[in-house]
Amino acid sequence: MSDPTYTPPKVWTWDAESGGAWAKINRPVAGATHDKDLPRGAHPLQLYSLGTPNGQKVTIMLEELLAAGKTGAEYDAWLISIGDGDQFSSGFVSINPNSKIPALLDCSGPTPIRVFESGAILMHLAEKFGLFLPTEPGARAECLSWLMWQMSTAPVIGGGFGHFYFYAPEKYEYPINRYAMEAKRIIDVADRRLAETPYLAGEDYTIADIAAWPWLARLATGDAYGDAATFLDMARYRNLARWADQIGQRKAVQRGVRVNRTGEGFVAEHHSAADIDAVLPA
Ligand SMILES: N[C@@H](CCC(=O)N[C@@H](CS)C(=O)NCC(=O)O)C(=O)O
Repeated sequence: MSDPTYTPPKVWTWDAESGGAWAKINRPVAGATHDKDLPRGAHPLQLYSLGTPNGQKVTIMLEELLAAGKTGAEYDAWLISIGDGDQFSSGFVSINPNSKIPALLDCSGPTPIRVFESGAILMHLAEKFGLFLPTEPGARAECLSWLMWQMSTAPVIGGGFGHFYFYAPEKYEYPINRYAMEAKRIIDVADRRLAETPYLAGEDYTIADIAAWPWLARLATGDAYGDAATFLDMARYRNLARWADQIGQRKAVQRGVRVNRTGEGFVAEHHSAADIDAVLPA
């Protein structure tokens, strides 16, 4: 591990200790590790998640829908502790074979519909309730383009930059250089776009912003990966900071970020608006 160079063997084999902070949960195979059903609440939408940026996308969207008066968006949100391997239970794998939060079960029709991948969940909810995804073809294409852009950038920022800069047990210059460069390029894409338009897809707040905000705002505010904001010189991205601040002031966003997290000011599970009301600052 301390040798900075490495010659790959002919056939890769799994070293269970090589994953740093995630060594306990990462495995090179898919599928369930244990039998356990998921809990089911009374609301039409059942969310199985954790309040990471990918999880927050969905709880922000649900809170936005409720704020817009869509009572059909009432939801139960259950905590999936990925550090404890809950994503590998038979129940979770049956709704997301990829074993990653967030996963949604839409029980509002005669047959429950499973939806996994945060982008697919945002699209499902936007189409179901007719909000935050424009219907005019040009505007819709722009929104989906920025949504898919976000989905493709998260692994670079999190799995690439965040992993090697912050989580990796030893710091190596090559991967940190590579992913810092890519992360800054991605951030600059957003900053330049937000110099042209108030929101990523144009004049209106859409699921593209809801997907991107939890990732980019925490970088902009210095709330991610130790001192990454200084390392990436986030202060120079003024348009991104304006957008991050503006969206961060939305009530639904302030509610959504509190769900499926433990500790003061957060709710591990959500079953009614009162759960969040009880932890909001007075
Ligand atoms: N592309 C997926 C990524 C989801 C994802 O990476 N989830 C992480 C938490 S943010 C997870 O569940 N990790 C558990 C694991 O890797 O075992 C999405 O956007 O839904």
